[in-house]
Amino acid sequence: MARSAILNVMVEAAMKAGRGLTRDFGEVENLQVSVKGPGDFVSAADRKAEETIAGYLRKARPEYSMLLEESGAIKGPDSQHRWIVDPLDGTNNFLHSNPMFAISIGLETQGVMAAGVIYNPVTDELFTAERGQGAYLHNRRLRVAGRRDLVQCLLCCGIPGLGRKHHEKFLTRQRYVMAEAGGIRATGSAALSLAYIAAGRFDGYWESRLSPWNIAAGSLIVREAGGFVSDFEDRDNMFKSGDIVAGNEQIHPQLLALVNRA
Ligand code: 2AM
Repeated sequence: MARSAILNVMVEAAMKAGRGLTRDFGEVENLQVSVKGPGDFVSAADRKAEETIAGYLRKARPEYSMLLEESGAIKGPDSQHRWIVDPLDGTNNFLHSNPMFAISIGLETQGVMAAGVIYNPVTDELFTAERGQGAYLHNRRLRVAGRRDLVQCLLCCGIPGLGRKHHEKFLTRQRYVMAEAGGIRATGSAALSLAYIAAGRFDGYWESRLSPWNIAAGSLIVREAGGFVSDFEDRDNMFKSGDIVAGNEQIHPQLLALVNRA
């Protein structure tokens, strides 16, 4: 597969930051036994990864705007192009020495996702997509799973922790989905959950109260793998609502209906 120059920059940025995160991940394992835990160390690792990525992207396209998890919105002279970056998606996993985390880099052009990269440096899995060009895991073309019945499906959701509200709503939704689905998992990383949908490892995914940087790259990767992505109102408004449902053509509407039954 031929990657465009801009996708190559995104991949390079993700890989470079990934090397740093992998080193820091090793250190986090050592810090688990300390009473204070690795919290401050992880915050620093997160910021460092973001600086690395932003540096690469800025060098390649100095005029583009940015939306970064740590640094927020940075308006460039070109507001039609925007990088949307989560340097460490699945922070809580990383903090607990759990290797389910990823770097997520998206490029939005005139309000539409144009390219996306999700990279887990521990498993060395690189998910990429460009609008109209398909989705890939390294050089292998991805396609969402083909299951049609929820009873056969392995679904994925985001479970809100103590810091996130609306636990009751989540539990109500969970009850409806549990009654219909073959199985449910949670990865703790929205970016990887979407990448796994694209790779056919999960058949459906829903989560609420996310930020654009968690889902920018992943939403494109799912769509380029032939999947469907929307918010809970079946609109392409996930960045504003923070809610997301993903799956194949059959599973997406079924999961959407269950999520909305609550
Ligand atoms: P993060 O690691 O970049 O914060 C976990 O279900 C997913 O939710 C992760 O992708 C995590 O991204 C995201 N998330 C968004 N807001 C969150 C919050 N307030 N607390 C924990 N995870 C959050």
